[in-house]
Amino acid sequence: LRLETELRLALVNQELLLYYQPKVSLRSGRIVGAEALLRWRHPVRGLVSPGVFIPVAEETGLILELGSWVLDEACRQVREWKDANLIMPTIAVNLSARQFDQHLPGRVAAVLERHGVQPEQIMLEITESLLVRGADNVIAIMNELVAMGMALALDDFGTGYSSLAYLKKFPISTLKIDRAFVTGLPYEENDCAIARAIVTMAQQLRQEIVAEGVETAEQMSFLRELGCDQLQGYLFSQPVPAADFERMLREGK
Ligand code: G
Ligand code: G
Ligand code: NA
Repeated sequence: LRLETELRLALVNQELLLYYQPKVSLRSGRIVGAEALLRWRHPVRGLVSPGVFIPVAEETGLILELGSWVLDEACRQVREWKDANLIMPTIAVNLSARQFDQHLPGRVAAVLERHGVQPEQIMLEITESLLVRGADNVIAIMNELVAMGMALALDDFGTGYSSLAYLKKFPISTLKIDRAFVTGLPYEENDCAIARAIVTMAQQLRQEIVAEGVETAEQMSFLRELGCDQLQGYLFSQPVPAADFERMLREGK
């Protein structure tokens, strides 16, 4: 079967699931958020990475159905955890640029309401390509989401073309420094300069800053000295199944 067909079946056959990767405060060392990451438990191929199937989903438009499933599942899970009296940090969901149309705020509001989840509980991660595409209504749609009480994060920051002047047009509360620039810290001079510039800029825009792909204690120290707010990466935890993330929350890490 073609991957596209298999992916359609995956939705029907409930082969999709979410993993959660904690975001940790550099100040307190505590979990202050998590990113929901899609996984596909294929009956034959095993666990398939989104790096393989998200591009196919984007090309075929199937990303709209996948994206809806992800938001719904994240909200369902948050509600379940809240009902179990866990203190929930904000859960971030990735949005594809294709999901970003005038109907998005209404759709998101409906999902939140169906699950009885507050908008503040969910963060939306978007990529720079969406800003660069720069349709006027992108800002309007973002403003609508923010007015609802949702926070927006800009993912993979530094890989695109955003400048300070450009960024401030968008109601984004969090910047995520791309893993590509974190890898070389603190030894690669260029990566250090880029990370420093991004943190300085984010501070001027009063945005929270999250470093992605943090794997070493040296990277963490460097980022802490720069004034970065949060880290996400293997140093603290890989993306883990819901039950494992729940255990981390219970242990109050
Ligand atoms: O988890 P992993 O590193 O394998 O993810 C690979 C890529 O897939 C990442 O760039 C991530 O942003 C993307 N991805 C993971 N889950 C989702 C999702 O739910 N929606 C979208 N649009 N992309 C996702
Ligand atoms: O593009 P996005 O930020 O959504 O991608 C997240 C991806 O990065 C996930 O697929 C996740 O598995 C991966 N990832 C998360 N932390 C680390 C890390 O510390 N090192 C590496 N190499 N990959 C990571
Ligand atoms: Na992301």
